[in-house]
Amino acid sequence: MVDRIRASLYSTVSMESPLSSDALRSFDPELFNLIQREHQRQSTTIDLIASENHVSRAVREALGSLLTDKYAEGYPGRRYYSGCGIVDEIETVAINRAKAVFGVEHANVQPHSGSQANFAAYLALISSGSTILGMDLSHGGHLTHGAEVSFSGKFFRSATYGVDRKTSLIDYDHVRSLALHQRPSLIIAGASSYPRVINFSIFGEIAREAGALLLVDSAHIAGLIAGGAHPSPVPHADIITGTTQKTLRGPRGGFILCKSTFGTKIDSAVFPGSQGGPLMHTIAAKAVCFQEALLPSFKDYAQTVVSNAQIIAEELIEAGLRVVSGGTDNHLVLVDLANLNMTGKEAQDALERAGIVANRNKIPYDTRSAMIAGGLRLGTPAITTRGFSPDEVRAISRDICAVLREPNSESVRDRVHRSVLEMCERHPIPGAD
Ligand code: DSN
Repeated sequence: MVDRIRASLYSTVSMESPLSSDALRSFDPELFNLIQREHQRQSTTIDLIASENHVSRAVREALGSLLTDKYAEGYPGRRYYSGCGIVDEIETVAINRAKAVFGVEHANVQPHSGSQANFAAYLALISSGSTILGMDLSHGGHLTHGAEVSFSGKFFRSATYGVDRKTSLIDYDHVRSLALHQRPSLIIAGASSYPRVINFSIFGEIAREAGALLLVDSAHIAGLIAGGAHPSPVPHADIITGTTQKTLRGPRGGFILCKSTFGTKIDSAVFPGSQGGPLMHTIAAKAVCFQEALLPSFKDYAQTVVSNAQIIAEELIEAGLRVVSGGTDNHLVLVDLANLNMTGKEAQDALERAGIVANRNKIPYDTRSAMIAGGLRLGTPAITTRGFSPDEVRAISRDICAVLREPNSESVRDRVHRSVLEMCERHPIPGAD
């Protein structure tokens, strides 16, 4: 009976369009103008930040919906507030799609971010003071993989592995000997600036030999895994965390995937262990992004993200720049600027003046601080989404080399800037109009 009343109530209420830019423009012109300016900035620059992307209009509509109004602490069918029938359905759709995208038994789509997902996963799996073994931040890992300044380095005893000095590749023998010596409770595989395939199968073997659990942080490569452009960690990992906003091309947020044996522990570590009410508008947008990732065209997108990064690496190497590890297998290229006698900060600023947005990055064995850094990270998710052709990616790569060789030349900057504007005009941001 109650359900029938609810159904008729919801179907008869006429609703305004959930999105209206007029409301913001008239009520808060200051904010409206700032958002317009950011729209303009994104539209007129080339985004090579490896962790950024452009979402579809469908994702943005879900994100901007009135679902943001709803409190839904708990999980579908087990909430602490009434009125959760519809958001239960939304979260169930998101969970089922996440499971279908990655082929897993259990998914939690509530983590507000990748860091929150990692926090909850550690909380579920290990106790404070345990040893974790993750990739060193300065070799390409993440703050939450054991860096001193993060909860992961404060609440746990952190041991780290890095890459080989000569090859810049993960030295799996070294990881194994560290794991057998340190006996971590948890090994973390995954990175923020590692341009090569990560061998999750070897990590799985090492974890089993050392009696540790294996967590794969898939944040950067989740979209590549979903699209079949990077081997899946699912057969090898106990737990997989990730973010939806990077290669996966969804809203800003996190998720956790696991076998059903860990499901209850993971769910209670997210809520009530480390978060309160879930962001239902974000969960709806995650559901849309998972649906997009299930489309056959997503495979093409993921393969193109990688081939575009390979074009950049080839062009930079051809121009005499040192690309860390000699190339890339994924969505990013890491450039060592030492032989150009410039810092990452100088490179980032010079490129931004020409309309190319990228970030300075430490390279393995860098002696500079992260604020200055000796390298530059270039990523292809956003330009792939915008539909830049291989020739255009080649042209951007040559423009990058020109700017890096002559960072103070106004004529180079103006020429590159003109070319950037022309390319941007040919490729508007999807869904941003
Ligand atoms: N800040 C993200 C990145 O740019 O890689 C990782 O959290």
